[in-house]
Amino acid sequence: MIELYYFPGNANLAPHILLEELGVPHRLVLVDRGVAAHKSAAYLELNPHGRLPTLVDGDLILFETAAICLHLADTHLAAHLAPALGSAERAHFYKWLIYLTNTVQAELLIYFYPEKWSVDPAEAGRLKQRAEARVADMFDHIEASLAAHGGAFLLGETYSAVDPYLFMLSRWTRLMTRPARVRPVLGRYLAGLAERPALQRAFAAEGIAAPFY
Ligand SMILES: N[C@@H](CCC(=O)N[C@@H](CS)C(=O)NCC(=O)O)C(=O)O
Repeated sequence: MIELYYFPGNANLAPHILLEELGVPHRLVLVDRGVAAHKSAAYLELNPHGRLPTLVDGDLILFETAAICLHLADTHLAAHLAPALGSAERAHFYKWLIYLTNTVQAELLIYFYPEKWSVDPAEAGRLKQRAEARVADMFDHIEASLAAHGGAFLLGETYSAVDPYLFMLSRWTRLMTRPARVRPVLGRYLAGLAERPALQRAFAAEGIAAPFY
């Protein structure tokens, strides 16, 4: 059975929601960051970076959230979590997935862990502020893209693996001065996703109560 190593609300959320959308039997394995279990010898054997999530699918051990999402889409083609290979929609799907993981998520990591970028507390505080402003700009851009096509999902009319990813990153902004949800189109988009039973099951399984974003 597929195993997803997780800590509530961490980057495991996106693949977790996908597993629920797919209805694939899976086992959640808690990696308790409260006791630094993500840096334990046993976990480092699975994920040498000591980060979450990790997916174990038979002999396959995978780190990197976006890679895990792509693997789930590829191994469940009938669920259409990604547009057809070679299509323009597929290219946009790649664009968004990579933008979310490589640009937005990377900047969010500076917001959450500025002390990793500067040991000077004052400088770390400034980095956090700057990262928040830059993330806000990115969500403005996402708002404009959603507004331009007017669809219920990031790719337009069809749900895909980039939607739980964007939901997860939006959730991570919920304590910012201008969280993702305050943008009208993005706010409606998030509200729509939050109504999906699969998303609600994933949050319940991770022990996270509403508000989700
Ligand atoms: N790009 C990686 C980032 C993973 C990551 O940084 N996860 C955070 C939790 S959301 C983590 O494990 N942080 C602990 C640490 O960096 O020590 C991915 O998406 O899998």
